[in-house]
Amino acid sequence: MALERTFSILKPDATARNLTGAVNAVIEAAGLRIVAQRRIQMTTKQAETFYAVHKERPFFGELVSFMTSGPVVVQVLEGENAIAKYREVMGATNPANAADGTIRKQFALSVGENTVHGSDAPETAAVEIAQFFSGNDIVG
Ligand code: DAT
Ligand code: MG
Repeated sequence: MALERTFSILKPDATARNLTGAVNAVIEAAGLRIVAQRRIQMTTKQAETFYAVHKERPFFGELVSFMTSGPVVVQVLEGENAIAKYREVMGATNPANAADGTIRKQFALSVGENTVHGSDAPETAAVEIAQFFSGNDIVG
């Protein structure tokens, strides 16, 4: 399989606890390369756009307010089968269901404050990367 890129966010619970390096260490140990990375404060509008697919869900308001509650680190990760591989390294959405060794098992606080985001398919990865990075920002 060819090299693939996925979009990642280290969420506010990660930056608040100074876990940027610890999470990046897990990402790199899994063979994923961080080819773009920026620390930002997400606006409400950016978070609403990013999570628009969930806008009818009961947790949408909570999700947007959490994602804007502090700094996040947005990233592009590159590797063989990067999208599925990162989902595996992240672990299940609810850390109670996450496998041992996954980022969410090690670090997530709850289903909402679950430390990382990763794209779920090639189409969403492309849209999500384009929301935060332009071609020149990504150095593979
Ligand atoms: P994932 O982040 O694993 O792709 P998702 O796309 O289903 O999960 O949901 C996006 C985010 O929304 C998730 O990371 C945390 C939040 N979320 C999902 N289900 C939730 C719930 N039942 N209660 C609170 N927040 C939830
Ligand atoms: Mg998702």
